[in-house]
Formats: sequence, structure tokens, C-alpha cells
Amino acid sequence: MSVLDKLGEHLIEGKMGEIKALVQSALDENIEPEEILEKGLMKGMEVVGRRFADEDMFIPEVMLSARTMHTALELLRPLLETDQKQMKMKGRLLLGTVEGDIHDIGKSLVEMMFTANGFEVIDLGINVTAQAFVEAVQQHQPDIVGMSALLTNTMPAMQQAIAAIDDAGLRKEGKPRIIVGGAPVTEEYAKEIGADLYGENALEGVEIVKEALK
Ligand code: B1M
Repeated sequence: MSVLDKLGEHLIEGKMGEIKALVQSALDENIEPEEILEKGLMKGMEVVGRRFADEDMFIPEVMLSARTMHTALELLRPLLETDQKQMKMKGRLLLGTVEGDIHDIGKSLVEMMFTANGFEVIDLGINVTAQAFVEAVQQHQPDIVGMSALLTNTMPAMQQAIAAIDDAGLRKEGKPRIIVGGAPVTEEYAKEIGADLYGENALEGVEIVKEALK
């Protein structure tokens, strides 16, 4: 079994105590951090998602997989962010998982990818209410607001947060641009709820925002 397959297995089994050593062996084999993330850890997480849906895995086990992912990301984060210091700040992103939703792994990846690409990121965390987005926009004056939702029934909270920002008169002349993403979110849905941009994954999100800010 390759080290990338082993990483996927460790993630599925929630081997939190062993994951860092395995990430380190992958790095020692000169595997790029992006590949470790996409072809190892995220592949494992896809399996977790399928098993969870099939009721072959339950919340405590999924939590353990999520913690294992976070532990691995701790080691990968500085490597994915290495170029940051040499870059001029590209903009300020205010980011959060919307109200009712506590999924934070995708959002953490978005945070890491934007930071790695020279953005200042203010992460409001999970379960962020529309009002909290409004107050944070007033306080931080971001160039971009990013919202993440992983549940079909929390997608409307994105629309509420966007409407609250608009009702407070805080989106003027294209600033801040609002980008939404998350597994159930589509480009059509993003348009429908008044978002400016949609990112299918964290890296695509960065590229789309860079293009929009040109
Ligand atoms: Co939950 N959960 N979960 N869960 N969970 C899903 C999302 C689900 C698809 C599983 C399934 O049934 N197959 C399902 C949602 C079904 C639906 O509504 N469509 C589900 C459910 C039902 C639930 C609960 C309701 C279960 C219950 O209690 N009965 C519950 C809800 C809790 C709540 O939020 N209120 C729940 C709870 C949990 C845990 C707490 C156990 C745990 C979260 C732990 C944590 O995050 N710290 C958990 C997990 C881990 C998952 C799965 C297995 C993995 C999610 C993940 O981290 N993926 C997930 C199944 C799946 O997605 N395969 C599932 C990896 C991550 C890198 O991907 O977040 O999609 P993702 O992010 C991607 C893109 O979407 C994109 O970029 C990232 C990659 O580059 N992206 C953006 C994300 N945000 C973006 C923002 C952007 C741009 C791109 O711009 C701003």
C-alpha cells in the first residue's frame, strides 16, 4: 500500500496519534503537500462521507476522522503557506461557516489556501449568524466575504447573511465581493441567492477571487 493510501486509511480509522508521523513519511518521500492533502487525506474523507451516509459510520467515528484531518493539517499548514511572507497582501477575506452548521474542515482549507496566496484572513469560525457577519463586515471592512455551508438545510442561512449585509447597506460598488461554497452549493444557487462568486473547492475559490479583484 502506498503512503497516500495509508494516509486515507488512517483518516478513515481516526488514527489521530499516528497521522503526523505518516504525513512526515510522505513528505520524506518528497510528495508535495498538495498531493498529500488531495490524494491521501481528502480521498479518505470521501470514504468517510459515503460510509456516514450509508450508516456504516456514526458521528463519534466521523468526529475522530475530522480531528485526525485537523491534526494532519497542523503539519501541512506551514508548508502550504510558505510563499505567503514574500507576497504583498492581496486583500482581506472575512470567512465563516453559516448559522446552524458546524462543519469546519472545508472552511479551514479555504482559510489555508487564501492565506497561502497572500490574503489576510479573518476566520469567524462555525455557526456564524447573519448578524455576526454584518458586525464583522462593519468592523473589518473586508474586500471579500466567504461563506461555507455543508448541509442542504443550512444553505438558506447564506441567503439570509447576504440579505442582512445588503440590508445594512454594506455591499456597495462591488465591495465586499461575496463568495460561497461547500459540497451542496452550486454556481446556480450562488447566483440565485445574490452571491458574487462561487468556488467549487478552496483553490478554485482563490483563483476566482484573484480574477474578480483584478
Ligand atoms: Co456531517 N454531513 N453532519 N459531520 N459530514 C455531511 C456534510 C454529509 C454530506 C454526510 C452524508 O450524509 N453523506 C451530510 C449532509 C447531507 C446534506 O445536508 N446534504 C451530513 C450530515 C447529515 C450531518 C449531521 C446532520 C448528522 C447528524 O447529526 N445526524 C450533522 C450536522 C451538524 C451541524 O452542522 N449542525 C453532521 C455532523 C458532522 C460531524 C460533527 C460529525 C463532522 C464535522 C466535524 C468538523 O467539521 N469539525 C461531519 C463530517 C466530517 C462530515 C463529512 C463526512 C465530511 C465533511 C468534510 O469535512 N469534508 C460530510 C460528508 C462529505 O462531505 N463527504 C458530512 C472534507 C472537506 C475538505 O470538504 O467541507 O466539502 P468540504 O469543503 C470543500 C468544498 O466544499 C469547498 O472547498 C473544500 C475543498 O477544497 N468549500 C468551499 C467549502 N467551503 C467553501 C467556501 C468557499 C469555497 C469553497 O468559499 C467561501
